[in-house]
Amino acid sequence: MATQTKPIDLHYWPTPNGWKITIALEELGIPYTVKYVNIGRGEQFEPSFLKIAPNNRMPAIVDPEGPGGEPISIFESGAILQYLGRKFAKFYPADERGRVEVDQWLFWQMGGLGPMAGQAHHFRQYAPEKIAYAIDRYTNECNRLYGVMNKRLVDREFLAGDYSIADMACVGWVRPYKNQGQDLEDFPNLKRWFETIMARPAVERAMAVGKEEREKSNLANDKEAQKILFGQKARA
Ligand SMILES: N[C@@H](CCC(=O)N[C@@H](CS)C(=O)NCC(=O)O)C(=O)O
Repeated sequence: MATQTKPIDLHYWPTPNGWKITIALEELGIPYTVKYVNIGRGEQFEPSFLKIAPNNRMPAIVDPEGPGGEPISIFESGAILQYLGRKFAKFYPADERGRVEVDQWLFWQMGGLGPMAGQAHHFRQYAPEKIAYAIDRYTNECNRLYGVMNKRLVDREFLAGDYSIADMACVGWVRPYKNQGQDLEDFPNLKRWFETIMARPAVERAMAVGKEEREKSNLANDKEAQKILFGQKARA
């Protein structure tokens, strides 16, 4: 396993996508420095952040000890998880079959669970009008995706072999299940998986990072943050 001498910079805000990376770093036990990107105040548009993360979304990392001993910056949480898994040879199997297994569930989260749950949060919690079609569409889609995970977990402890970056990617998106209109009692295997992972000390530490920052503003009532987050268009 590679060692880490200098801390990794983590550009972060405490959300399900941010937690993926605090979970991985806490589980790996490697040093990191949190650089808060207050997305409700528009800090994701700072030119210095956009150089690292051109999509104006956190999380992003800068590893001062990247390949060849040179710094490397990475945006997109799935790419960060894969990088950390490869570099530290943990939570991401080296054999091709094991790796493909993890990749499938990681990409399933990146392209499915995350975006659909994000839209469910938006239309259920934040949209100024309650649009029944949109609420039903994303609540049902979350329900379907929870069903997929529940079925997958019927005969296994984790989503893809041993505890892996795929589980780390998904757990933070299941945490706000109530905001997605879901009831974990309907998904007993998923509930068992969720409780097992949430009980891990590293996950507990990871989800506590920036908790006070998050509590300072409630997005559901923060009109300024909503304006910044929900009205974005291409910028010159
Ligand atoms: N696909 C991206 C999504 C990241 C993302 O959506 N981050 C949100 C917070 S959860 C963000 O930074 N939002 C800022 C904005 O919307 O301007 C990833 O997984 O890294």
